Amino acid sequence: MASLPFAHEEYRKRQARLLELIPTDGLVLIPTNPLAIRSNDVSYPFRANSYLLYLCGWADPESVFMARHNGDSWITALFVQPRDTKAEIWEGVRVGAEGASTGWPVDSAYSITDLDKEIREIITDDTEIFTILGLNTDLDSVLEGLKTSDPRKIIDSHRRLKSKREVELMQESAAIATAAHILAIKSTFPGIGEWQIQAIIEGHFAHSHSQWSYPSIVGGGDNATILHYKSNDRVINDGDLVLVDAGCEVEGYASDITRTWPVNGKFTEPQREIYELVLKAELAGIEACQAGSVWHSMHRATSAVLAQGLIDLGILDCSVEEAIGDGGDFNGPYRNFFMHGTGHFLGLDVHDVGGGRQGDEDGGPKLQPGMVLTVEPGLYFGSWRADIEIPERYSGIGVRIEDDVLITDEGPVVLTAKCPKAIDEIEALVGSAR
Ligand SMILES: [Mn+2]
Repeated sequence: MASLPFAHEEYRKRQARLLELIPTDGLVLIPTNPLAIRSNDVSYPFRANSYLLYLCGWADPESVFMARHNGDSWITALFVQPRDTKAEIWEGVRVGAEGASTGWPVDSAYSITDLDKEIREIITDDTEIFTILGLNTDLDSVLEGLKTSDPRKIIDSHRRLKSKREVELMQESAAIATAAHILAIKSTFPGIGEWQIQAIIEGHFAHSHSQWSYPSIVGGGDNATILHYKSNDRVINDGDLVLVDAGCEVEGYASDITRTWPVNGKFTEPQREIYELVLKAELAGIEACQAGSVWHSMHRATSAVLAQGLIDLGILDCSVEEAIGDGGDFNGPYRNFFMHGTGHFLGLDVHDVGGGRQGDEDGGPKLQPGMVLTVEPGLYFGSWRADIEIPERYSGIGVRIEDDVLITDEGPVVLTAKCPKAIDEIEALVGSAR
């Protein structure tokens, strides 16, 4: 049986911080993700729900975390798959309720087949239910007609602050993804297939006892201008750039790196101009990751550099203020070439919880030590764009550079700092393993 990545005390502390904010007549029920069918009787690989991993480390399917108050204190429990020889012959030995109650940071455990019965015994008309609906149809039907609240907002504010051990795991995840990118850059040559670079990256993840945290993006030439490109089925031609956005996970904790390089090892002049500009913006974005600043300050920093650069290169013909947009709304014409946010929180989910997304008020959450986020500006000049005029010189160029950053009192710490991004480093590395 695999051991848990955290001491029981750390899980218990996480549970206590949630339950502090739950009324004592409340009932917490957090189901894991459903199994998804890929084809006939073959499922997609199972990935546990991040809230369940966070609260108790339970990673197997068909499970529910429960917490209820007995008048004196909170009691936590897990509903899990029961021992079942017939199923275990095919799928592997299960922990079962007894194993869960002794090996996991909960007070008791039940078979998932008793979920309905156990919950109905506890619930009264006055019970306040805190649950996540839409993940477990059996649970949803037990709770049908009852009033429920969502506990995620509470947990999210805790999840976005990483403990020392969480940062260690994220550093490990960042190190594996860094090595994978270096291996891919070294192995690149004109005529390589996007899928072959994907295989090098994901092969390294598997070799390191890891796996991807999101489908790898490997886009050559114009494909680099598709933000979530994932077919990865084209050959990359001499003279093209390739953009690789790929990360892995360790004990559920994600890394997320993007690098862009010329497949033949030499940036053309226009490619170099765009790359240098994005790199300058990225460094400004990282510098803006200071404890006490609001989330939006890093978007302001990257946007100012990109807007000025687009003007200097003659791509935009206006003032920086106009490029960024009316009254600084960040929707000006520079958005034609930089269409996404500057970053997101990173943790058990690659786009982690806790805010820092579009629509946040007052500039988004204040950056605090222990937060981990990505900084990832980019510029995209898809030759396929029908809505705007793409300057011929830059047509077919897409560049994004992304690092993972830990906020500390001493300033930003780049967890992916060992992944090269300076032009001379990249040029020296491309194809060097061949
Ligand atoms: Mn990202």
